[in-house]
Amino acid sequence: MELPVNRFKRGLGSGDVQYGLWLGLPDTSVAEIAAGAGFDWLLIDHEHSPFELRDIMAHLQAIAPYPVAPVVRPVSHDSALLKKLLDIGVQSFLVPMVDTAEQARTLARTLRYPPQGDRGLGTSISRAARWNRLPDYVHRANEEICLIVQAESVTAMANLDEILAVEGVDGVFIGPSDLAASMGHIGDAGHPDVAAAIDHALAQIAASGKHGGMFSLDPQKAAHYSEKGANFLAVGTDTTLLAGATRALAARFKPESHS
Ligand code: 3PY
Ligand code: MG
Repeated sequence: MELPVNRFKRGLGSGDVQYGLWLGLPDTSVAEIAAGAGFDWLLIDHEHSPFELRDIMAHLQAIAPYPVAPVVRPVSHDSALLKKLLDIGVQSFLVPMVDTAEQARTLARTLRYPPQGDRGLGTSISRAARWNRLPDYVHRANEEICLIVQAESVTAMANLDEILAVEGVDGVFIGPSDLAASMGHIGDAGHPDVAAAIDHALAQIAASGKHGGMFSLDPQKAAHYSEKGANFLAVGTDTTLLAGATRALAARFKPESHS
């Protein structure tokens, strides 16, 4: 039995833009439908969606047979939570609300076994180590970890260069909604000041040699962000796809209810 290769990390290193879909519905059939759609990565959102730990594990298991990489966004920086996510087999993390290099450094250490970090050991009872059937696990697990931090505040923008310099941070993902709110434009991520801050940050990330990511439901804007240097893009969510498709179908037959 081999340590699973982190397809997301490999994809980021390939030079091709990695396209992802955001998952907010904690149902494994949704995960499987999304897994077979052709995306490079799927984001399991523990920050804003009703996933519990076992739901995340079930999503990982549902996605595993498909050629797509799971990425998990934990609800907090709590090392006890991150340890459990690591042990159920999460290799790629998108951590929200990272404002300082110090926070990024702590996260980088939390996700790695000593000597690079301070992750605790519990391999005999962890899916990540295939319950000790991966003999090399403790020596090789660190190689397959990918840490993406989310910069989504005015403070994070001011500290971006220091955050980018942290060893063990593989990339930075801009959170446009929270950034807009932090800049005084809540609900208006398209505000020119926010758009300018995003373009500037993507250029800064690209210049640092690290990976830059962005979220956009608008394909034209997604193309713009990739021109600005983003090399992984979340371009949809399961919830908005379902909401849009159900509304459109209902409107065909009952246009009066959508006037
Ligand atoms: C945000 O926009 O704030 C996010 O976290 C994700 O897009
Ligand atoms: Mg956010």
